[in-house]
Amino acid sequence: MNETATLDQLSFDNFRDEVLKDYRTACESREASLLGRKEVLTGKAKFGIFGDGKEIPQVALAKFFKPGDFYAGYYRDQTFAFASRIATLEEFFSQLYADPDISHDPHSAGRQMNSHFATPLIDEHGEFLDLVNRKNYTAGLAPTAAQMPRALGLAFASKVFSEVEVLRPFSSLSNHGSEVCFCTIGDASTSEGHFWEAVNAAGVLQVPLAIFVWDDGYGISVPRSFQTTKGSVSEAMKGFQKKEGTNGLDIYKVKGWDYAGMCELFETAIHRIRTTHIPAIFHVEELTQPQGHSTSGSHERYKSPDRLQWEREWDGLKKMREWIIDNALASDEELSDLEADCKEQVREYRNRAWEKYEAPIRAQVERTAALIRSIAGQLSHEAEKLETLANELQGNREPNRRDVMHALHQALVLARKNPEAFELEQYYHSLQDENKALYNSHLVHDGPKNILSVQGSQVKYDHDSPLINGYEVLNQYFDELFSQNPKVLAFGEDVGQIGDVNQGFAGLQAKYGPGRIFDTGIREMTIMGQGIGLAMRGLRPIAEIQYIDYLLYAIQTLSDDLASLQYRTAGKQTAPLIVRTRGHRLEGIWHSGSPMGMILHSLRGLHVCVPRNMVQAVGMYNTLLMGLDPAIMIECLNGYRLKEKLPANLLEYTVPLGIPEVIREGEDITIVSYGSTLRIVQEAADVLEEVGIGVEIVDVQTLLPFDIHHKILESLKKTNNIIFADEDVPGGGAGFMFNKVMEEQGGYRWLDTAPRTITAQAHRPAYASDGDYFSKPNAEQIVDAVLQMMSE
Ligand SMILES: Cc1ncc(C[n+]2csc(CCOP(=O)(O)OP(=O)(O)O)c2C)c(N)n1
Ligand SMILES: [Mg+2]
Repeated sequence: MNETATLDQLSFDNFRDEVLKDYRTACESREASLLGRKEVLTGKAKFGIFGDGKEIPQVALAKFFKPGDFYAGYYRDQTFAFASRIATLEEFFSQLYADPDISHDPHSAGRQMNSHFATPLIDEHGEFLDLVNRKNYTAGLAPTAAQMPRALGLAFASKVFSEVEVLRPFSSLSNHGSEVCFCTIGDASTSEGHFWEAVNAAGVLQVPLAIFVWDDGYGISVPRSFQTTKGSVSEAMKGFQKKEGTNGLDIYKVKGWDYAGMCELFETAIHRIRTTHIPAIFHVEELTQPQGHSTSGSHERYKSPDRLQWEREWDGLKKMREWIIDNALASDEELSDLEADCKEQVREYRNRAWEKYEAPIRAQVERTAALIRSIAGQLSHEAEKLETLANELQGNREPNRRDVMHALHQALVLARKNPEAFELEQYYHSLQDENKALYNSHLVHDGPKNILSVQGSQVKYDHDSPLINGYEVLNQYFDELFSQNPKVLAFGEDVGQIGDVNQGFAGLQAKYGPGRIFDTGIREMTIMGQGIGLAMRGLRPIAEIQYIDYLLYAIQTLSDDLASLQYRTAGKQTAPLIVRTRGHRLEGIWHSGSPMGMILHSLRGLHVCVPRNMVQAVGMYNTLLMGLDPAIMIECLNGYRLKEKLPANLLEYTVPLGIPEVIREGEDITIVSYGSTLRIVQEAADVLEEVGIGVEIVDVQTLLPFDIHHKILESLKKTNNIIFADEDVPGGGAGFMFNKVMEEQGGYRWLDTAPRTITAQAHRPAYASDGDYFSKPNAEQIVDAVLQMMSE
């Protein structure tokens, strides 16, 4: 053979190997789906949702997913994860079994349903990893289309890295913004507003976002015709299409069984996205679901026999197999051997995952049974019951950790504090601790950058520190912050050109550039998505919700995605986004909200800062920037024009989280509050002082974390009377504080009178000054409540 012929043969061999490798991955993935379903039906796993029918586009796509790239998608992408070496088949089964050992399920430590993979973004020291050298898979979540805001943000970060000069040195985070965000979504999920908001924003922003719609024609049982205008997302999107001289997205249509066609398209299209930052949508049609939607239910109930027949004929695996044979890349026999081998392999992965999952539980069962039996011998009156307990536990063919705990607990109840049960009790407690670490850790970062380790440091003033408006304090602070910390970005509605509606950033866009301080469209959910994506890529975004009343538009993204991120990845991923907003008190139904209960109940996983003024806010920003957790900062809407002294050490002083401050001392009653309400409380305290009643006012400063050292209890021990006051609805923020102090701190033991809450009315605040007075708590109400308590 001459040299050219040899090279041709080599490249043909390479090509064939590559194709067969893809086919093998697809077959293994299919086998995992088939076997996974069986594991659920036999009771070893609880629920399964699989990627069968979506294998071929995913092996094609994985070829172009490069180190540095990001993925944000949904539960159908196991094949993509296998092909990109994000997850192994063994890990896939470990997650299916909900194995809480992070070395078995490194994606979620058994916390997530199957096929919700995640790669680490931070290391054990809490430092961001060299994301540019890794394929980054951001943790999925079940709510349909919930990945869209984050996907936008991940792609947007590439734009920021490519355009912002001061970010150039961070070469471990980005290679000049050449990273693409691969986003996947089901056809039916494109009906969600999230999809349209994100697509529109991507078209405006021009960011390297590649959206793949896996179109199998159904969202569970509901067909495409009920979901999408014209029954086709690519048709419906025509107006978004990029044309010469416009922005927008490229739109491609491709058949999901056409391996060769997809390889060709994805190669050129992804290259174009990477190099031009023009986003694109790939409408991948004619996909199937061989086993139906999930393990709950069968698709025979809603698909016609014709449709089921069509799905069998157009199964991607079958089509790829035919194509391989037609192109003489392998024989029918070779493929049959490969398929048999895949079956065998996958079975082995499954067995290994199951053994690993079971082994520690088996050990617990044996130890528990032995301990129970040993006390049975000594507690003759309960011996029979204890023996039965041990036998039942050991007879359980698929025991869970909870079965062990249940048996131990029952044995302890039977033993009734008998000293013979000492060891049993010790073991029970050690397992409680172990399970707590497995199931209840990582709500926020509890590693080396734990925010609670940030000590407070004093604010300093010069002898000639000027008295200026609150917003001017923030403005000075942000100016210094942006000059000192290149990773900080700020954006939102009206944040760029005018520097936010209250001028915190006034003049700063001109100084630091529109790459760092900028306006966005009116789209709260994807503003948060931008923030989440930027934060996951190692930056420190401050993303604005213009008024807290509009947080509702973003609450799903913040709650489902941001707040659960550290928990659902067992601390491997975080997005230290600071959500900046303003609220509590101004005018009317939609500019006076103080929905703290909503925030407290839906955003566990964020810190909730409620500074009484802008100087305190600055100290909290400094603290938050030292940690790794997301947070929400609620500035007082009516505080921007109040005069405050300008600190001399704006960038240095820190307000520690979870530490209330006594802002007025008094002997007779403690009033606990925060934010704007404190000014009402102060007013009431002045009145009460005149009649000889001393009010101690405690500013909680942060609602999450809440009074970690029980300072409020100290105050209550002194006054023996307490009121919790805020502007939320009854039972909201004030109810939360009440519960914390009464139950958690045991405050009820120190009361002389019944404790109470003073809140706004249940309705929205009416407009104008009288509307405010009669809707929100006022000083007279507080004075009356205190006078009444003093007379009790
Ligand atoms: C917000 C929300 N609503 C409903 C569901 C329940 N649900 C789970 S998957 C699904 C259908 C999604 O269909 P599609 O987007 O086409 O993806 P496919 O499963 O077909 O790949 C529904 C309704 C959910 N997870 N989240
Ligand atoms: Mg579908």
